Amino acid sequence: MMRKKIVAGNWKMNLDYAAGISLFSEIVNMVKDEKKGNQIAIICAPYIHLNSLAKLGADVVKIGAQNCHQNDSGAYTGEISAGMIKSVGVEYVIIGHSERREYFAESDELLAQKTIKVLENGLTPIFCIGETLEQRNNGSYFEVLKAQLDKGIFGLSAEDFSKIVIAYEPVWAIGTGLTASSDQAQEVHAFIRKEIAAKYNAQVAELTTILYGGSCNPKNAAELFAQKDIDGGLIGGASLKSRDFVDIVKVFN
Ligand code: 3PY
Repeated sequence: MMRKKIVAGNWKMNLDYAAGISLFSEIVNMVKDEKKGNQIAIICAPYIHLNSLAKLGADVVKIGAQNCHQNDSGAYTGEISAGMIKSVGVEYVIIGHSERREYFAESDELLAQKTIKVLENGLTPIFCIGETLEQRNNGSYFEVLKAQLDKGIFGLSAEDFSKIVIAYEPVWAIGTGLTASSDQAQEVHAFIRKEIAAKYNAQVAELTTILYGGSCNPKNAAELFAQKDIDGGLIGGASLKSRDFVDIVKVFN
């Protein structure tokens, strides 16, 4: 078995309903002739789009949410559960993006609960980890990433763990235009895979898809994705332009 290659767009809080439908339709039309074999294209959209996008082309481009609540239902005004997300045909949920960790104070413990809920509902978590610029500069980044793995997802059974996707997104490369060099990214991806092998086993590590995120674009994607432990990308700004997103999907062709 080979590990899956994934290019996932993260639209963040962008695009009203009409603009979302229009961009997604363009992407589906362009991607349908480009995607090959074990390659998956995903768009993670704001909640308002999910139902319509799943009906428009989820056989070509899969749909993801960007967050969910850690409980099944109840008095949590403004929140959406994993079960609700599943009910509209969504297959993926981003968990622990650094913007959720920073602006919404989402802790590793909370993210562990959300991951379990996502899995319980038969959805695939795209679990994000990443260090800040300060942590990179003071050399503590391996420790920081290891703690995020330990507290967030290393409590899962091997069976559950084998269903998740990991995204390494250095916080200093998100929305800044800075990208980790391919060597910097590969170093961290190899570290993550080594930690998975130590926690579970070599086979689980070999089969885990690990995406790079953080200002990934059509210019740098080919070099990043050529690294042996980088299995695709979580794409921010470039996923808001159909041509750029599809050019990144085409890197695997
Ligand atoms: C970025 O590329 O800025 C992202 O945060 C992708 O999730």
